[in-house]
Amino acid sequence: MTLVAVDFGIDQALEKLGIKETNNGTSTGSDYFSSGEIIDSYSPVDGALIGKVKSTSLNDYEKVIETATEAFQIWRKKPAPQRGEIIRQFGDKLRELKEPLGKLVSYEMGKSYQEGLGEVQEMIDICDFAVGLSRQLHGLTMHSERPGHRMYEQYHPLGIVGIISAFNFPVAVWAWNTALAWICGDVCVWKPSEKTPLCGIACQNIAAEVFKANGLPEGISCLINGDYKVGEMMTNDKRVPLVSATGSIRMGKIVAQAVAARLGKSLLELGGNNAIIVTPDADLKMTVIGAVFGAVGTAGQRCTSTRRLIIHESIYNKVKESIVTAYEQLRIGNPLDENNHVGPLIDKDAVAMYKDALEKVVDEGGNLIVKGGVLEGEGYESGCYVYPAIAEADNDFKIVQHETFAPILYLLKYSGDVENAIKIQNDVVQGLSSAIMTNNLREAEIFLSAAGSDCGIANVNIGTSGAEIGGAFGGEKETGGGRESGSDAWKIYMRRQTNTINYTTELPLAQGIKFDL
Ligand code: UN1
Repeated sequence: MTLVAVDFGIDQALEKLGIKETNNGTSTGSDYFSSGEIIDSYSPVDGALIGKVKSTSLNDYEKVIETATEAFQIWRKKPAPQRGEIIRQFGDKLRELKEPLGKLVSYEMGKSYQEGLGEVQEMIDICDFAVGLSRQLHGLTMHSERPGHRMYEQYHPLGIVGIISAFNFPVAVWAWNTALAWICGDVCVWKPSEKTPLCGIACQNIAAEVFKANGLPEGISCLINGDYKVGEMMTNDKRVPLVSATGSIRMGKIVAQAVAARLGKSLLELGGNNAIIVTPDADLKMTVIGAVFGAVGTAGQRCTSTRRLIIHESIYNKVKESIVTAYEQLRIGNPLDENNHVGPLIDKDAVAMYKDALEKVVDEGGNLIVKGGVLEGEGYESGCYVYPAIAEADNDFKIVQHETFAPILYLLKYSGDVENAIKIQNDVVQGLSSAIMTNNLREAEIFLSAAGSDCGIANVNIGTSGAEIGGAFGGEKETGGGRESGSDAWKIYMRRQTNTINYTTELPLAQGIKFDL
């Protein structure tokens, strides 16, 4: 097992999470099997090889689907509150393992340890939410137009839910989906990102232990590993009625088309191009904290990261100076060292995309006021550490319209009323998250009105990232339209059935149709 140069307790964390040097990447429960190619997991923190995972072959996949199908027959019959009890135990296990799992997230993905812990906290929160939900899952009752008839609706589980998740939230996004799907009576097959496979193994170990301890069959929680080819096995598979996919717009379009071609359901959570509008009535201190955390948190690799600041011209220079000053305080380095604010990007490909975006913004006429660059030397050997950058730009630059998964913040200027800022904010293809910084009620309400932000998330006086699990999470336009997590997002994991019951001795037809025999 790899030893990290400075001991941040990674080896102990891996041990607690049951991760071995070489991991079979396919599992229908607590045992793993696999015959596929090897995926190496390198840490962007120090470039070390953390472990190897075998990817899932077509034969392995078949076995997974068969086992999941069998498990569904049992799991769906368990009363939902009893399923809730299992998820409660799963949440408790996550509480116990919060530190090692948070550490692995930080080490394999590169986000700060604080954010790694935050991610595990999101998992715990969704478990609590799901436990409460297990005593609800309610439908409506309606009044029938026919005498002696009763109408109501109920929700039943779908079957196998396929989950494809991204590297940037390697554990929480799975939990949002799987905790709700399990409560709903579904079984899950998860393909984590091939960039963070060990996080997947760790989560599967935790879940499998809980199911096993409760004498439940294998297959309620399944893990498959590999690249898009393994994802395609699910998107093309009729036995998987719902595919929930998080990732790029490009990936989402492919998934959506494949699933739609077989009339399956998809839940898409794709790219964002999130902006904060800063009006003349904004609180400057709050704006700086919200914007800087939004732009550099997770090294700009959240789908909710702040990419654009739309600042009123009257306060533009003041806001710009404050943000630049704040950037000067940022410490970039090993994310396990809690003194650092910003960790590495996920890999060197991401660094290349970051560099490319900086070149493009200059080519298009932008002005790099915090110029960025790649860090070199001791502590930065992985080659994945970059300086957060800021560019003054125009909203219609091609590069500004594009989501670059890196800490690059574009400053845009608006004049006149808040409506002008909203127009700029909405003028992108993505529609995930948005925010306004203002103490002016009129501006805030216009921003939240039907003529305001067109995003799935619209915040006042907080940044674009860091949504709580209690609300439905997702966005409009090319973000894909899906909603995960809180509110009534659970409904997508179930099928709705309308029931009409006749308790008379007659058979009257609806709409008054006469049909006498
Ligand atoms: C993501 O980046 O895919 O709102 C999810 C947030 C987090 C989730 C982000 N709670 O920033």
